[in-house]
Amino acid sequence: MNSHKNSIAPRFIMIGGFLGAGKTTTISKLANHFQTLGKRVVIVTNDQATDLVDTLLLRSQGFNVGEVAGSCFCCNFNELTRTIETLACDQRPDIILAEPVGSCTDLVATVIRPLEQVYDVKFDISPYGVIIKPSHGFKILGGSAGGFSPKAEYIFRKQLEEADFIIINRIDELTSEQTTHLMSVLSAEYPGVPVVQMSAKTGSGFESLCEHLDKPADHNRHQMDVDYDVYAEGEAELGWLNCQVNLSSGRAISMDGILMSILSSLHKRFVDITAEIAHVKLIAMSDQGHAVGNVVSNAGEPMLSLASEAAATQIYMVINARVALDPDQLAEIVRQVITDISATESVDHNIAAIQFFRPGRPVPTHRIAAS
Ligand SMILES: Nc1nc2c(ncn2[C@@H]2O[C@H](COP(=O)(O)OP(=O)(O)O)[C@@H](O)[C@H]2O)c(=O)[nH]1
Ligand SMILES: [Mg+2]
Repeated sequence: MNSHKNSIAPRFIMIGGFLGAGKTTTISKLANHFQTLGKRVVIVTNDQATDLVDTLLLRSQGFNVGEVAGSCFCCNFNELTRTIETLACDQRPDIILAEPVGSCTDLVATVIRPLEQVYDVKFDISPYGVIIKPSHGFKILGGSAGGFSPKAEYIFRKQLEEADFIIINRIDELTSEQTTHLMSVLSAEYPGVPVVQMSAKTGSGFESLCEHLDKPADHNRHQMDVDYDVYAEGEAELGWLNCQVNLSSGRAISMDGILMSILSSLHKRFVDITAEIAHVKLIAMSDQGHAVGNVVSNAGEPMLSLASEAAATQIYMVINARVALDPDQLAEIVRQVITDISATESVDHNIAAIQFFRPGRPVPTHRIAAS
């Protein structure tokens, strides 16, 4: 039996991976799994700004979610621990699930080791699993242009390099030849690192993920060097946008329909100007239900990942877009698409809040080298 099973310290499980890799979907599955086992679960989400779709989505699924907004876990370590303490104030959790920002790396040195060595509350920290996103993984690790700049690709590679184990997600979309190819690319690039094959969508491989997370971990296993200039420039090449939109109409409109119209139109606009999508995610909410849609690369299809099958006269929508594009241009496209689709659907719209920027230089609160 693993030592942590006799311990009273909460288990801290962080799942890393690039934007759109499947972290939130996996965390939702893990939260369900642990709750079914009778565990008390809390989730911490993270974004560079407020209005994060993931937080709304996970809360709508009934989970106890705290959000660190405004900067990443690594750069606002104290807010991470404060958020966990706030979540834990009613009942001590057994499991803490954490989703870092998908453009962050160096998280073992800046989050995991500080939790082990600086924070005075003891956690039992799982091996760090990082999800690889096949759509960009094939290209970036295969050496062809991945749609992002070499500096953004540096982050993608560094995320995998620090993993205790790598998770190939979306195997439901891959042929067995593609999975085998990705396995061989990973074993050449990251020799000796265990790889789990999984579909967070179908649940295939989920048991294997749980087994890896349940193993004891050694977070001093290896030292990873990170060039923070390249990291900062790579992150800053992504335009980041979060916005809230209110849609209203005299007649009930299909929530799934209008969400997909906006998502598909955004996707087309980014493809037209070859601005690579890292992740565009929308949630539509009303008193009738909620719908979620995503697109995770230019080559990918916009998907309705959660259908509401509802129609409503008042819809609240949150849009999160991370695209390799100037943020002003990104905001202009988002505004235009909302205006155009609202006109086509004869819906009134009001952009209640919009934030768009390039992520600032990461300056970690702590950075602890492997001892
Ligand atoms: N087909 C398929 N889609 C998935 C899988 N995992 C996640 N997705 C979809 O990929 C998109 C991005 O997932 P999300 O969990 O939000 O990624 P995150 O940005 O890493 O948190 C969503 O549309 C998910 O429904 C999977 O295993 N298979
Ligand atoms: Mg997410």
